[in-house]
Amino acid sequence: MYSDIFNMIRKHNEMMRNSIPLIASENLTSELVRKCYLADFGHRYAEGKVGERYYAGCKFIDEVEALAIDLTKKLFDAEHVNLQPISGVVANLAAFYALTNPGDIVFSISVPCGGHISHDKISAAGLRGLRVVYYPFDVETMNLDLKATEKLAKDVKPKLFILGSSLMLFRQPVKEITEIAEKIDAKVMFDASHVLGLIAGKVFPNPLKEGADVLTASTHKTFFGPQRALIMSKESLAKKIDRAVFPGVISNHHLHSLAGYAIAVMEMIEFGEEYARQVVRNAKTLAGALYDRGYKVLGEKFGFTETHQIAIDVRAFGGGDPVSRKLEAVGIVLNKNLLPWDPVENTANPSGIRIGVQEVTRLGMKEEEMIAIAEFIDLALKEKKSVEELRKAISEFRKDFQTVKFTFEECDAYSAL
Ligand code: DSN
Repeated sequence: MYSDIFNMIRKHNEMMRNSIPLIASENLTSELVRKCYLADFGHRYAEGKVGERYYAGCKFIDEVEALAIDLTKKLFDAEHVNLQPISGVVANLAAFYALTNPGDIVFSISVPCGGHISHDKISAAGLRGLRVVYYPFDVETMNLDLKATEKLAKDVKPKLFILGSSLMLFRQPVKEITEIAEKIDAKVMFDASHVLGLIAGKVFPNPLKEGADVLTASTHKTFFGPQRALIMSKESLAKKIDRAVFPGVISNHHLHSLAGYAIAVMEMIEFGEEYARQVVRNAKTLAGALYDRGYKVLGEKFGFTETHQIAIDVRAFGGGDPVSRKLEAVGIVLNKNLLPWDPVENTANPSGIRIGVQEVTRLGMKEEEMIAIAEFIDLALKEKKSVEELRKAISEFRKDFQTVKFTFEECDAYSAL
């Protein structure tokens, strides 16, 4: 029965309403963004560029896409913007088509060191036929080993340096990598999926301003958008990028979510800086509070984090799998995560967990609530209270945080059904 689907959605909403959402790749959209999902735009096709479509009926879709491109260019001071990729992997695949040829060598951050699968052989980079070489990585700084990278680059001569990660605690040396790339006539691409909202909010450096040729990103992690993606680049690469997107990897893109994205950019322009500052303050506070309770929080010597993320080595508690299950049982939702020393096959029970505070920040939580979350995590993992007691306490804690902030009209976080 169709009503079963709505019942499942309602149950999901209820579950989320009573949980603490800490998945680093998720966020909430505002009601203004969600309203666009119901628009007729979602039934239409708009293949091709603004003003050069292959179907009639695109007059107002063109206006929305042109406005969204214009606002994105201004927000990121970008020379060229393509908003048509429907996901981060699709954006990366298009960038690889534009920047490389099959058989080329690329430098990627390995998945255990935080890299995204699409930068690796198993996914988009492999589909393009690229030969992936991993950056030398320094576990203590949780960053690239720049000296060793420079040496390896001289020997291997990659065509493309891929930066940006799924586990990214600290800024990456974009400027320095660009200098290495220039010497060997290579390009630099930064996957900013995780930090797009922090770049927009000016608490994280803009890789395009540091010399990256191309920036790809999904738009729904620290950014306020619905689930889609974008590519920004130097003007000199515009034609190649556009051709790689359409007709390369996209025919139609999703026009209802394009409209939602345009609203999200407006929200970012208006509220992004205040939000992004609070995200980083929250991440540092939660990391510190967990460290004070005896947890092995990575990046200890460097202030734990400069992003929305925290990484914790939980081997002492049996590993990431039992820990994430135990936390889910009380209503704390996060993911188990490989850490740099884990073999890549270790995905079933890796050493770590990853926490992201962007969604709870959008719900209005501040430093005080981060301390409370650290305490909930500690009580659950050390079994100082029963699952039932903690579930109740977490539901109670969530009562004051049920609306989406940093938008033009504050709204219920789980509205619509
Ligand atoms: N794997 C997702 C994450 O970082 O959670 C991104 O695709």
